[in-house]
This record gives sequence, C-alpha cells and structure tokens, in this order.
Amino acid sequence: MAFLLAVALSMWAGDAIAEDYSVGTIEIAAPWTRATPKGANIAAAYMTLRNKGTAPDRLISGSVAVAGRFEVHRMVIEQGVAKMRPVEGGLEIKPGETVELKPGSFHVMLMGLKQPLQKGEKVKGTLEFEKAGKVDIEYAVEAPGHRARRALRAMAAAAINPIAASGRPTYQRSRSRARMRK
Ligand SMILES: [Cu+2]
Repeated sequence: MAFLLAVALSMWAGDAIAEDYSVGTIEIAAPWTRATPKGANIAAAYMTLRNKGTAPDRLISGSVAVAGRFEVHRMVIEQGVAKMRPVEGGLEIKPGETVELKPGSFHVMLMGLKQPLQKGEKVKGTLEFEKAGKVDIEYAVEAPGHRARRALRAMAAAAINPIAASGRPTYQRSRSRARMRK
C-alpha cells in the first residue's frame, strides 16, 4: 500500500528532480522552468497546484530572485494563433481540485531576467496565495526544449477543435499558426 502510494505521488509530481512544497491547504508539486539563451529576458515556469482544503484559494502573486516581475498567465488560441494573457484576479484553485501550470496552458511568467537560467540549477522564489499565504519554493531548471513538443501538439489540437483543449489532444493534421516556442 505504501509502495502504491509512493508510485502514485511520483507520477502526480511529474518530472522527478523538482521538489514539492506545501503551505496551508495548498500543495505545490515540482516547480520547474527552462534554461534560457543569453540575453533572454523572460522565462515561463510551471508547477502543479492542489487544494486539499474545503475553501477555494488563489495564487495571487510571487517573486523570483533572478527576475524583476512575476505574473500568472494563460495561453489562449485566437484565430489559430497562440497568445498569452495575464490571469486577472489570481489563479483559482477550487477545494479538492488540482490545477496544472504546464506548457501551452497556465504558466508563471518571469519577466526582467537578471541572468540566464542554467540547466541543472535551482531558482529560488516565493509564491503567495490569498488564504494560505506565502511560501518559499525552488524551480528546477530543465533543458531548453523540455516538454515543448507536447505543448505544441496540444495547442495545434486546440486550434482545430477548442473543445479538445482541455481534454485528450486530437492528432488531426494541423495548419495551426501557433508559433510559441514553449
Ligand atoms: Cu506568459
């Protein structure tokens, strides 16, 4: 039983190198970002948020030592083109629910990078939730292309069939103009 639980937890956490954190009723699994080329001043970061409580909470803000600004974004497909938009009022995590920040979907945008992010290093930061409060976390820095292909496929599917965006991707041929490299 304990073994099965461990397997389930590691699957939920996704990429194993990253660590998990918690604050109040919120669990934060496997925060990660990607190595950036020299001169890049933005990076996207991802994680899985789970609310084990009985009341909704929201990711309202955060910070990263190496970046000037932290925003929560989502990807939207407008006329076949992938665009990002800030999530107004914070990202809601309903009681008992899990919200995945992942390529092609919700993500944290780190803006005004003061230095390139190097593969294998950890990036220190904080997250702030409306009810659970503040927590210190570290993002694992993955290779530049980490999980990028899967995201493009999901976005291409969403461009053809918006209903598929949240479900299983459809593998129809796509002429999507989604050019996001994330
Ligand atoms: Cu963004």
